[in-house]
Amino acid sequence: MNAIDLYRWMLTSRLLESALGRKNPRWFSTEGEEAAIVGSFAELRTGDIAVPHYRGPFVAYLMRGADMKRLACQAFGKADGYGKGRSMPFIGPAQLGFIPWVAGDLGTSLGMATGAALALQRQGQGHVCVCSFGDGTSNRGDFHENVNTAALWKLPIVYVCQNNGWAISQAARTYLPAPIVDRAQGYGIPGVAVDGNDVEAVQAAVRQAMERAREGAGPTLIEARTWRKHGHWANDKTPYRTAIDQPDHPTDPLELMHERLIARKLASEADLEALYKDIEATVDQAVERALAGPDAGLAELGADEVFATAANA
Ligand SMILES: Cc1ncc(C[n+]2csc(CCOP(=O)(O)OP(=O)(O)O)c2C)c(N)n1
Repeated sequence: MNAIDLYRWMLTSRLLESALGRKNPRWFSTEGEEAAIVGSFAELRTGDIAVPHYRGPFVAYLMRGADMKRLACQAFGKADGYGKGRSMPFIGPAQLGFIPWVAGDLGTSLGMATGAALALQRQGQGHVCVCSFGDGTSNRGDFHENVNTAALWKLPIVYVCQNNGWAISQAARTYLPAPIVDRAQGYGIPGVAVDGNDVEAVQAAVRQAMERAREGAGPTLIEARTWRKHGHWANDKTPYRTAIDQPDHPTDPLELMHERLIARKLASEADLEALYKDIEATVDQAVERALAGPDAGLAELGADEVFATAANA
């Protein structure tokens, strides 16, 4: 994916996530983490499988052709969402090659991703699985079980830790005794720490790891160090945040890429302004249409499959 497209997707993510957060106080905003996410899923080919972290899957879905209005519906529990209002709002289009995180248990997605990588290995078509997860999630036992197995069997998988420094209100320094990337050594696989605010750096690291996996050399662990701009969810005012845990001026991934595009003469300020307006209009329209749509009702939610009624008792 070229530099302009990387920027376009990061901007799409920023504008969509902020619009969803304004309308849904429980939305888990991805703002600040766009480079880590877009860079992780920029090199997927048809047939590859992606298992994105729950914070930020929408842009990954969009990059593979998902419909923005249906995603927005998903965020508001509307009947037209991909999951028809069921489950967590992160569900996405499985037919586009995703395994979404649906159960609410963090860490389980690592198991699904590793199982998918085993299937891809058996199919022998050179496809790869890319799985991202948070720094808090990396402390689940699932991490060890899956990375250990993938390393042993040389499964075609890339594990990307989207390290934003927080697990809800707990700062990573209080639960990580050592850098996550250092764990790779214990499994005998490459570990790569990368600036998670630099989309091109993330893309390059993931591309190399995907090539390695396609060649049958097994998994790589990448730690993309980024930052969470807002609280855990949209109405979290972060009273727990202190100066120690939040650098004064973290690098904004969009500003960084904006400057690069201008410096390399790949776009002018006017081009980027036009791009902003275009994406903003698309997002506004998708969100408005989603909000105007019907809420998920008992039929979509499958209440008759969960509760006894006179009809099914
Ligand atoms: C097994 C499990 N434990 C706890 C939770 C509650 N929980 C939801 S989000 C979250 C924070 C996860 O932190 P991290 O993996 O770093 O992701 P981030 O939210 O920072 O993107 C927690 C603890 C959960 N959903 N599943």
